[in-house]
Amino acid sequence: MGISVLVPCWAFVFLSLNSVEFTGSETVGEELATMSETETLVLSDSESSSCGCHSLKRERVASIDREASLLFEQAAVKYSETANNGRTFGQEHKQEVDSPNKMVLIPAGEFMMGTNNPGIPQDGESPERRVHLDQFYMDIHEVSNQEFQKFVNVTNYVTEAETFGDSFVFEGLLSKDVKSQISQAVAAAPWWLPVRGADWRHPEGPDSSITDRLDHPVLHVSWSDASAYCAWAGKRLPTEAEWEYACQGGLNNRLFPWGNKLHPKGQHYANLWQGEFPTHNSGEDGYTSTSPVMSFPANGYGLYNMVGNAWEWTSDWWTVHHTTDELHNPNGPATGHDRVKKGGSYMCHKSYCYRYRCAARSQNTPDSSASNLGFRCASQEKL
Ligand SMILES: *[C@@H]1O[C@H](CO)[C@@H](O)[C@H](O)[C@H]1NC(C)=O
Ligand SMILES: [Ca+2]
Ligand SMILES: [Ca+2]
Repeated sequence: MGISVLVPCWAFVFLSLNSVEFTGSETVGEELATMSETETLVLSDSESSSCGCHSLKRERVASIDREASLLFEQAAVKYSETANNGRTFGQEHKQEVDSPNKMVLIPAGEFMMGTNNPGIPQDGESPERRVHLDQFYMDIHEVSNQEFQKFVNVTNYVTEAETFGDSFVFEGLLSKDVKSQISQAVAAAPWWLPVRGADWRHPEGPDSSITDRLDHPVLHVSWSDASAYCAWAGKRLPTEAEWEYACQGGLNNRLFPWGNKLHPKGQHYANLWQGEFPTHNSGEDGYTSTSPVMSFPANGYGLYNMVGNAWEWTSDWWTVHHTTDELHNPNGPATGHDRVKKGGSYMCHKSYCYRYRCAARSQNTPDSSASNLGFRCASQEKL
């Protein structure tokens, strides 16, 4: 049963709260946000659900990240507050961005895609299945603002967020000014706001810019925008299988690109969220929003920020049903409604969005864009 509230047509959300997962001794609260096509906002506690990380969608079929569960606060992983002492992120990670992106060879091989020990079963992380891949090349980092700017300079490409005139922004990043102009907050998920004028050049709306973030991942790009960029660069989006295989960095059957421990030796290996979502991001890993695309240690293949920082689009359509047959170079269902994204973002925390694992996955409609969603490209040839 729910409460209904009238909201504008592009902010209709159907949000469900439920489902507590137990993973060892840690509790993982996951919630599903899916959009209804009605003109009401319904807050329900009776629907089956999964994390809302996938759920930003446009217009009648739009849904909102539910990347938090205050109900499950006590389950949050407690990070060492001193883990980052002595690291000076501001300077250490200031860098020249490779523009264009370097690519590395991901050697042909086989791996177990998915997991039989799913962190979030409703995402279709299971079952494990043997996948064979030909060699391919992968961008070593997320496509940066600078790279995307070059693309737009050359092609005059207009992104979908610019065409629609708005995009989803995490509320914690917005100025008071921008926030005050938004009357259509989604009651059930107030940390995602559809912001007029938010686009890749203005990640937090009209009063923001990327001039001091040219080396950060481009955001507010839809699947179509990402595909257009990769095609322009002579590349393509990676398949989900390629992305997941590349994520493992030559290791087998590990949770993360670097192994199974989230914080080896107390160090952060990815730009995630520390603190209590959505009220307090301690920035213990050095960043409360995106970080430069080559921050944090690269994995065994030399790939940066495969998990965390920005979510990354893949070319596959979304399904949660997988064959257990061995597959060669799988590229997902022939058709679908949503596209697969991988890796989680700077907004992910185990308590509400345990998706910064190689086998984790989520989805959005191809025209969706948000302040935590980017991409990188792959190709058969070295470029
Ligand atoms: C894109 O064009 C603008 C305006 O001419 C320029 O300032 C900027 O450096 C260009 N960016 C790239 C990456 O070429
Ligand atoms: Ca962070
Ligand atoms: Ca990433």
